[in-house]
Amino acid sequence: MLEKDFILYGMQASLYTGKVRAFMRRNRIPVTERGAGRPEYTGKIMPQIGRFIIPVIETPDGKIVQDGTDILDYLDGQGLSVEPLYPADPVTRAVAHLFELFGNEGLLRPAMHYRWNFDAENLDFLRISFADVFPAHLDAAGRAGAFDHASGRMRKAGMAFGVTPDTFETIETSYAEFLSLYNAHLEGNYYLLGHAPTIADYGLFNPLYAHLARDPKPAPLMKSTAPLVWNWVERMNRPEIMEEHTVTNPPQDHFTGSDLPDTLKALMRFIGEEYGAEFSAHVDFTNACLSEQASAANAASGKPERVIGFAAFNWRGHEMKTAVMLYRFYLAQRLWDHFDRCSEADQTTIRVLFAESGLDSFLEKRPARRVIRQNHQESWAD
Ligand SMILES: N[C@@H](CCC(=O)N[C@@H](CS)C(=O)NCC(=O)O)C(=O)O
Repeated sequence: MLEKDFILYGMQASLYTGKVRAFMRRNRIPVTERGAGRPEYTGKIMPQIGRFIIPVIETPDGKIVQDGTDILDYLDGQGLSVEPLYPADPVTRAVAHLFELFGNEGLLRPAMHYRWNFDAENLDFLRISFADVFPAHLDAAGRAGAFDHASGRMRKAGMAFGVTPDTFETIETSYAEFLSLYNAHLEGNYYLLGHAPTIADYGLFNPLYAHLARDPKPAPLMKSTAPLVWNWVERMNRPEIMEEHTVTNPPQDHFTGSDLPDTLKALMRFIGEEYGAEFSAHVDFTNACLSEQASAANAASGKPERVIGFAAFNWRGHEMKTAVMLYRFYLAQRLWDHFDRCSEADQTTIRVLFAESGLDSFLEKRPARRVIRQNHQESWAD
């Protein structure tokens, strides 16, 4: 590595590492990427963050930051962005936070389905990248065992997100709809919210790159049915600014609340249908949990688990239960905090816009306690 480089601990096939890598490239932040199987990660980083999780960055002066979103904010806060990470217009910024949440968390079903349910197409390819997170000294049998263990955990995670045989077909149909809507939007735009990427693009990039553009099974699907989405993925991953001609008359700035294109509103409606009921059920489940805990003798103390339980809801005709994670509220809080800081007039515009798209529940329903991140993990605020 070069002396002044940041170190990015991650993995080539990691969903959440992709976002940080793309952001660092675009902003020309010097970086060496190091597989998390290396002894520097296991011996130095893991003891400090208390669990195996990627991405993590180590700054040139030795500071450690875990979590994709925290990393982007940290680097942005250090003045290392060459362009705004958040759109200036308050209404567009609310939309950006919505897509940030949805991108990080709302497309995990297709991401996990297309990675873990097509072994014949995907497994040999995945084994190569997963070696990044295994100790370098493992022999072939050791690597095979480590891959079985890691992939077993990920298959279970997929089920916890609602990827089960009865939902496979619906996942494919709904992902096809998403691709078609995003492809239509990109006919007029290089990025989701206008002329340059924002936190919203980096959110969507998580599932759309490492899993859905890169894995052998879904990659041709994206290329052939949504070529402009593939094109956006490539663009997001490039350090060069591309002066391309794919789009005629692209916007010269980020959109404002009064000029949001219909193709963006169509994607917002998709989020409402795809993720609204689930998000709302997760908030209800959490509030029921919190009020039970508040009345129990051993009131919520200590560190909550990453998954606090399973909430039931109806998703496109399937009665299902998915894992409730504090992290999702940590992301949603960013929307709520922004909304609460807006003027009354902007709040009204955002409310109307969200209501038109069936997104009311993302603004109106919140857990009774705030989520904070301390010591590199999510927990309830006091
Ligand atoms: N929200 C977190 C999520 C990180 C995350 O789940 N990373 C995955 C890899 S893409 C991981 O480390 N999983 C390890 C495990 O759960 O065992 C972030 O952005 O840092």
